[in-house]
Amino acid sequence: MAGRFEGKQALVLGVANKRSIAWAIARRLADEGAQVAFTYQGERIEKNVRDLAETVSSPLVTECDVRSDDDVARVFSEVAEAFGGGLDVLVHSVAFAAAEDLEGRFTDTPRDRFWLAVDISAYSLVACARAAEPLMEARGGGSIVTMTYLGGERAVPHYNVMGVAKATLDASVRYLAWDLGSKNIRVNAISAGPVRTLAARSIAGFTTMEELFEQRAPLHRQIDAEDCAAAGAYLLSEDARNVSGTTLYVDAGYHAMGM
Ligand code: NAD
Ligand code: 0WE
Repeated sequence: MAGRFEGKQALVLGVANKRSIAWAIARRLADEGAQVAFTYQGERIEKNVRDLAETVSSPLVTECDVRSDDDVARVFSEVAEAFGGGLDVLVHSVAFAAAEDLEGRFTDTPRDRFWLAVDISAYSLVACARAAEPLMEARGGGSIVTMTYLGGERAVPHYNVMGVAKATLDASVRYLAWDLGSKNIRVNAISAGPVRTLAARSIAGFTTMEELFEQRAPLHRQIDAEDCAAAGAYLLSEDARNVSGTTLYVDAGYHAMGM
């Protein structure tokens, strides 16, 4: 494939397995010439991520729990070491809410689990962007992409506290775009329709949601991780050099509908 990312250095957070949206984006970056470093969360998925990373000759695979300031600081110093002090591309594809908060009533979300969802799913982007800033500045600029969902803008039954976290993430994208724009660092989000990943499969009623989606979306079909990869590669590439602070919908047009 033509190398839009030849000579570029990327860090990808959020690969859990081969179905992860982060993996589809990472593979696309690597296919188009990027060197890609990875983080994983927890020993349970370490081998998964190491095996996948090896297939794209990754120079760095390291643990990162985004709740930990120490982990984030260590990861970016390891990235600086591996990449000679520079970074061009950051992919943030991380979200978490307690399973019991993705069913039942949003109204019943307790304080600690509200902040847990916002911490992992939104604040982590701010922490990573801040740590990436000097590395991207050293390269004369960079591009950051995060994954979001329509449930941050509209009430999607059962998405609940994750919707509040995504609203926080979406606003963070705009404020980061403003702060980092003067350093030629762009920050954007991809709003994906439902994709059957690890994070989605355990959701009760996911199949029903997919059926509704297919009926109501203008294109009457599901989207997949490859669609997110294509959008991600665009936003992360020079093709999008004047695109920042925005959301690109990869949802077969679903968001445009009122019924
Ligand atoms: P996934 O389970 O493959 O990815 C979620 C990732 O978050 C995992 O790799 C997990 O390890 C990571 N994570 C969770 N807690 C973490 C922590 N404390 N520290 C570091 N990493 C942590 O599922 P996915 O569907 O690929 O999700 C990726 C992103 O895409 C998420 O932001 C999700 O909200 C978003 N998204 C998903 C869909 C969908 O339908 N699958 C739709 C729109 C947006
Ligand atoms: O962002 C997401 C899901 C993120 C997610 C998934 C889980 C499942 C396992 C966050 N935390 C957890 N915690 C777990 O314990 N999506 C956009 C996919 C999704 O999730 C939904 C959806 C859609 C779409 C939940 C309810 C309704 C719709």
